[in-house]
Amino acid sequence: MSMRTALGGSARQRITIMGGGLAGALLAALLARRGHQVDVFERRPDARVRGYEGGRSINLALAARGLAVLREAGLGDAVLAQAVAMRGRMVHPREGETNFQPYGQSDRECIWSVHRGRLNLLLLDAAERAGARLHFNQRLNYVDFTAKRAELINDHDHGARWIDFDSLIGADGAGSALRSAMQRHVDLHEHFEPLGHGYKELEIPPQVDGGFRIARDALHIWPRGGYMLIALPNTEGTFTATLFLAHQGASPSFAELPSADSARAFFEHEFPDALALMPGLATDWADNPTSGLATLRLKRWHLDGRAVLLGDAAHAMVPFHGQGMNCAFEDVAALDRLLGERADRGDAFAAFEAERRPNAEAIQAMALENYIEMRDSVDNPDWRRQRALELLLAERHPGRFVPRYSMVSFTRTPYAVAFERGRWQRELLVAATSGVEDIAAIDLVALDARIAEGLAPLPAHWRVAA
Ligand code: FAD
Ligand code: 8RB
Repeated sequence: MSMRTALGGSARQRITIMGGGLAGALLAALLARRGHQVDVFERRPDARVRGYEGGRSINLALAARGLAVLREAGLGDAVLAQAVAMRGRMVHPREGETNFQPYGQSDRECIWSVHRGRLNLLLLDAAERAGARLHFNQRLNYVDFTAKRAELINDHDHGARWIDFDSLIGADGAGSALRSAMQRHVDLHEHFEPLGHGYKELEIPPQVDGGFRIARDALHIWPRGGYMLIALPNTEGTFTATLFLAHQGASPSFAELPSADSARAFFEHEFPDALALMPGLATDWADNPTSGLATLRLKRWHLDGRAVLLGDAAHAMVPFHGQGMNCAFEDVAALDRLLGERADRGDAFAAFEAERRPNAEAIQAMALENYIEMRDSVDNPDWRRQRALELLLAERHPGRFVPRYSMVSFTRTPYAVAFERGRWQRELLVAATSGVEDIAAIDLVALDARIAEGLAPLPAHWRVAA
């Protein structure tokens, strides 16, 4: 029996979401609340019945723009109740003392470490409460765009079924099956740019008494120039650490570290203080995969009113700004709003692509740049002078000279605007600090004039209450 007959002659608009990950589940909650008839097809089993707690603890950084969308969905407080605030970078240099670099201008400007599995469950519950129907163990395999039918496979019992659809929404992640299906129908101009560096996740367990072994209110970075180790806190007292490193063709690289023993020797040399926190390094190294990183750009995100992509499916990015989920949540808010404003799905999808693609491309570029900043610049005296001046100017020009990191992480300034203003600000910072040892020697009044002339205040609706 097809869906169309199963659902009868409902007057409500039918929406079929592929993927019940972070974006798919949140979108389902919002659209169901708006009165659409929503079905979500998710490849994996329902973690709510099988228990996800046995798996590894993977966390993500939630920032203001993602949180703002969760708040609009009525989920902000529930998410924050399970989050750990990170107020700045704790930099662990190869030599010398660790140093703390605040992200914002006050303690209220922070990013939040959240548990991915728990966040996903919370979003799926919200979707179901709002009236969306969730279908697990259903992997999109094939789409017939002419007949508007899709084939779903159950990877457990290998059963196949066909459903009819009006519009498909691809929230099925970086390896999107819907994207592949659309690509066979129309050229999306897909461009895949591998970074050449990969990552491996490692764990820092709690102290014997359950406490955190390193400061819990920071994102820890061990910058080493060409590569780095980072760690984000979990509520349980653990940290999820991630090593980012070239796959091969450089030294060091993952190719040079094939065994747990070679990894241990590498950590002894490069990250001795981190090694002391990782009694399970050898097992983690052997058990956890080394995964790749890439930027994915498409020129087209939709096929008239029949299909549209969002989140990682449309614009996977490298992780270094911690914005993949935040950007995906902004996509969700935009698509929900546009579907509410425009009756024609093709119009809504076209408007969605026009609004979001320039912003996705901007955060993709900024994410690539932030790898250099994290792994190298944070430890560099020139950069630290620029950062000190940046904070000084931010205090003199509140709401006007806003550091790029802050625009991205603590406001809803469109990414493309943050990128553009950030470029202008960086040029000013570099010029003003070049050849200057002590920033106290800089003529701030002259800079004030240039800023008043060159930078308009950020509109109030882009700022968010911290
Ligand atoms: P996903 O969350 O990946 O969801 C895709 C869903 O589709 C999955 O549930 C998948 O099972 C399902 N699916 C896949 N194929 C099919 C199919 N054929 N049929 C049906 N279902 C399918 N972002 C941040 O903002 N901050 C961070 O700190 C951060 N840290 C990260 C850490 C890690 C280790 C990783 C991997 C990513 C991180 N990201 C972070 C990025 C963030 O996870 C993604 O940008 C975000 O999850 C995108 O949401 P999505 O819904 O598009 O994709
Ligand atoms: N995906 C993050 C930042 C910026 C931090 C700063 C960076 C791991 C995969 Cl690498 C990274 C940030 O500029 O000081 N905020 O949030 C999250 C990051 O990595 C996450 C945990 C990650 N994302 C594949 C691995």
